[in-house]
This record gives sequence, structure tokens and C-alpha cells, in this order.
Amino acid sequence: MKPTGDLLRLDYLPVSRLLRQARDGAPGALGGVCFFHPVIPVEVAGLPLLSVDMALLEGEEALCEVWYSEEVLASGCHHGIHYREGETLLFGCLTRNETAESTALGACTPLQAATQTAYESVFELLESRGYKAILRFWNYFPGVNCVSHNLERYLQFNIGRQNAFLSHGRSVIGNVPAACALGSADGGLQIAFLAARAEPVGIENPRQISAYHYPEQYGPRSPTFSRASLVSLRGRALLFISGTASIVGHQTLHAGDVGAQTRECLHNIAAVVAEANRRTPGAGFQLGDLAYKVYIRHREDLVSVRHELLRFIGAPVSVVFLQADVCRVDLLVEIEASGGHALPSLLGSGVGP
Ligand code: 3EB
Repeated sequence: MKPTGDLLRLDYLPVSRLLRQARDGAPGALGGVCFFHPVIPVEVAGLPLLSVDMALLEGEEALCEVWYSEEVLASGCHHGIHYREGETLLFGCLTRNETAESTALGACTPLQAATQTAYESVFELLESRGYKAILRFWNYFPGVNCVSHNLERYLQFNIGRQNAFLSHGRSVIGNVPAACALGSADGGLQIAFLAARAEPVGIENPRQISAYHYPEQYGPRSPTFSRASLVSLRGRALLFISGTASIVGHQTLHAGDVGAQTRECLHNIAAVVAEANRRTPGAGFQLGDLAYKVYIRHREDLVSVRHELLRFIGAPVSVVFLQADVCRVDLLVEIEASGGHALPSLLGSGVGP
């Protein structure tokens, strides 16, 4: 099956190239996320862009992850959410500070309140514009593993996120969006998302308990995400694989061993890809044809993680490495991937076979 090049394309470009493209009036960008530490605010008129304070592990310049579409695009703003949409897809993003909003919601933490109100705004926007479902959420906020108000911040985030799904009458199990949640170095709660007018299918991993069914030892509310989402647009399949960690069943495996954790992540991704292929006869997703983003807790683990990734995939890989805290303290690495769309023109530096 051919990639949906006309419908959706992913590219990673240095910020200088994105700004040049914007100046030259290059059309087609839907939106994106720029990564650098310390953060550099990147702004392009009409383009929804997050600037996330997260260190790149290769390259000296801020890198922008940009989604493109060849549809006719239009931009808008709703309750602080910047978005841009074509006929079939919408990319949006927002940044929220953790402030006195909490008082409005009663007894809850500022992060929980910021999360709940942010997600409610996203749902309002999408409901008002006729989008059936969200394919993918990217969540970034500082101090994911820090405890405040007697609760780890990632768990506060999970409560706010689930509350928003419930208050909008959305299911919190089954067909929920793919997602990731990683620690930025600083800044507010930052959320990017891709939504489609078509109905996606949530994919689960037979090796893992669904995250929305995690037992209570992982927090008072389960995280609301699917292992992947799969959508057919104009007869072509698009796959968004959530952040994937060294978890089998519901337990973290290989604590302290980043190489083994990386291999376990990749076995999990392979299982999700197999499941997606089983659900979409003819899609034929292959590990070597996906775009990967790898979040590493300790920057000194880059060499081991890259080595394992290359060995596992066995071919040049489209990949970007970032330094980020992962949402369980014993997780050292998390890997996300997507496929079915056109891939970055630049293969990750130094990742040839
Ligand atoms: C896990 O499998 C690892 O809360 O949105 C991965 C992907 C993880 C998404 C989220 C969390 C999230 O539980 C952590």
C-alpha cells in the first residue's frame, strides 16, 4: 500500500529551514512541535506550533516536527487552541499554565485542573467542527515524576484527562486516542493533537494489559489511551503508535537495563504493528517503514538505545532522539512511531546500518 503522501506527510526540519519555508510562502504545513533545550520560542503566522523545552540528543539546532497536507488548509483559534485543518484532518496545539484555575474546579491540583480544562477545550473545538475522533495526543509537561499534593504529577494528569473524557460523554476504554506523556524540562502543560473526520480504530497490544485497564497500583485513575490508532483516509491506512515502553502485562521489565528495555519496547511495537496489519488486510505496515521518536531518560544512554534500535530494525531508520522523563520512574526509554504517511526526507543522522 502506498503512503498517503498527498494527505499527510511528516518531516523534521531545523528551525531555520522551517522559518525560510514560511518566508518563501511554502504551503502545506498543518502544524508541529519544535524541540530544544533551553526552549526557543518559534512562531510562524497561522501555523499551530508548540515550542517544547526538551533536549535533542543529536544536532545543534532546534528541530521542528512538522505535519504537512496537500489539502486546502485554513487556520483558526478556539479558547487558546491554535489549529489548522484541511478537509479530512486537523492539527491543533495549546499551552496551559498551572494556575488558580484549580479553585474553579474545587479540590484538585493545578495540573489536574489545567489538564481537565485543556482537554475539555479540545473536545469542544472538535465537537463544534464535526471531528469524530482524535487520532493522536502528544502531552508534555515538566516534573512528570515529581510528587505534589501527595500525588505524582503524571497521576494528577491522568485524573484531569479522564475527567475531561467523562464530562464530554466520551468512553475511557476501548476506542480512545493514541497518546504519549513525557516530561519537558520547563514550561506549562503542552498538548498537540491530530484529529480526523473519519472514525479511527483503537489498537491494543496482546502482550500488554490495556493502559485504560491498568490496576490501581499505578494510580487512582487509569491513563486514557490506546496502544495505537488506525484510520483509513481515502482508502489508505494511517497508523499512530503511542509511546511504548518496556511493559509486559502491566509490569515494568528490565529495571536498570536500558538495552533490554529498548528491545522490549521494540517487541511491543512489533506486536502492535502485527495487530494493526491483522485488523487492516492489505495495509502491510513494516517496522522499517515507520517514523520513530525516541525519548531517553538519561542522555548517556543514547548510544545503547540507538544500537539496539538499529539492530532490531536492521535497516536505516527514520528516527529522532530526545531527552525526557518517562512516566514511570523505572522506565528509561519510550518509543513512539507512525506510518502510512510520507516519511521525513532526512534519515536520522548516524543511523545507517
Ligand atoms: C505505558 O505504557 C507507558 O499517559 O498518555 C505511554 C503512552 C505511557 C502514553 C499516556 C503513557 C501514555 O503505560 C507510559
